[in-house]
Amino acid sequence: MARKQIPAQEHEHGVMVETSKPEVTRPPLFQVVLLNDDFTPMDFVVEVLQVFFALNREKATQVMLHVHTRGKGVCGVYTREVAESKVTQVNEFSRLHQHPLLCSMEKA
Ligand code: TYC
Repeated sequence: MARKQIPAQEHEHGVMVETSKPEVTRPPLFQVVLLNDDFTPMDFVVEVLQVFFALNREKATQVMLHVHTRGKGVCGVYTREVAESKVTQVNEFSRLHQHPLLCSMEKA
């Protein structure tokens, strides 16, 4: 990671030292998005939102209904690796249960 150079300073020993201020940046964030379809049961979607996104039943039901009526909705916002892992886990879980439910990610 780049460090911003600030002017060299001469300390008591007569030695030139350079100090630099650490630059800390936030990692890019990604929204994990659930897509609507006509076949996945509502109860299954609510379960997915509770299990993989730690939503309580009420919040999971709200998100499911948002996706059902608007076509897609955000389940959570994570760093790239966590978002990729959620997408893979949800899509594998849905396929295992033979539902067409699809999850994807978008830059936040
Ligand atoms: N539209 C589905 C139904 O009527 C329910 C559903 C909601 C499916 C959200 C997917 O991401 C989804 N059974």
